[in-house]
Amino acid sequence: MRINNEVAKALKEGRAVVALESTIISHGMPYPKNVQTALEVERTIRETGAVPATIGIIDGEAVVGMTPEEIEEFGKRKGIIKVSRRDLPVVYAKKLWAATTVAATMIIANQAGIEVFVTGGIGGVHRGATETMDISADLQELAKSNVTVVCAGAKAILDLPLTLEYLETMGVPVLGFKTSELPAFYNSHSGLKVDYQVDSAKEMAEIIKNKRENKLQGGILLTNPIPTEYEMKKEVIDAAIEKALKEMNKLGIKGKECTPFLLKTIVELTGGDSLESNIKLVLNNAKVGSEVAKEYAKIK
Ligand code: PSU
Ligand code: MN
Repeated sequence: MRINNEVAKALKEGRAVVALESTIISHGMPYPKNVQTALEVERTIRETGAVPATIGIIDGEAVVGMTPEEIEEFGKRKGIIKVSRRDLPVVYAKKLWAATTVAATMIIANQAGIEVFVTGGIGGVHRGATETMDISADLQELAKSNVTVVCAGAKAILDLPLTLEYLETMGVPVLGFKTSELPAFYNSHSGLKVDYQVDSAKEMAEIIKNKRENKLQGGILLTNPIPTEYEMKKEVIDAAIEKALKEMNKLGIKGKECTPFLLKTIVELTGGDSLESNIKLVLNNAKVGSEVAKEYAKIK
């Protein structure tokens, strides 16, 4: 594992570090907005006073704190593999370039000693999972790795009620930042409740600390609603999701190609509007996540 100097120093001094994933760069957004967003997220985290650590795998080495040049390369390069837990030993051995999903990023962050991780959305239980059994490995990982994941809820490309049931079974606390409702990514309303509302970064830091002190293995999901001014109209986004899902089934797309295909198709169907919302919500999560990391660094 290669941890960059700035990150290594911050970790050693017990300062706030925030992990970031690379699948959102290589498979979640189109170039060049993917790279611009990744760099802006890092800037936002620095402005809040924490140190960003974008995680990816380069020539089979896990990199914690990619350089801007490496982020650029992840945004452009063809053939970067999207990796989750099962893929890690293989891409390490084969010395490949690989983009880490939420699950793989959590594993590497945990190994590096980073406890707060910011992203857009997590994987979940897909619609139709009772037939397909398509359940993201992100959910199991949340039960294993000691990392708090800040996201904007889960997209309606997923089955949100089943995703919440699964997380309950796995013992993962699902919290809402200043809300009692589970946000639905492009939109702040899902009609579903989170387990608990958290009212400040300080309170969140206390929850993480209590989880660690009581040796309760695994992560925490902190969901943070997209700011209302950047929300998408429910009818518009729901229609795009329905259409994208139909297209996916028609083309017979399966497995790990599903999420990237759906994201890309929804961007096309909304004329790029969903991408703008996606960017805004990630930046908003970066702010909250770095505040949480800062508060946690004070008390841990
Ligand atoms: N949700 C998003 N953007 C993303 C992803 C999810 O809004 O880029 C990515 C994350 O890396 C997540 C992964 O971990 O997709 C989940 O993929 P799967 O459903 O194949 O587990
Ligand atoms: Mn899947």
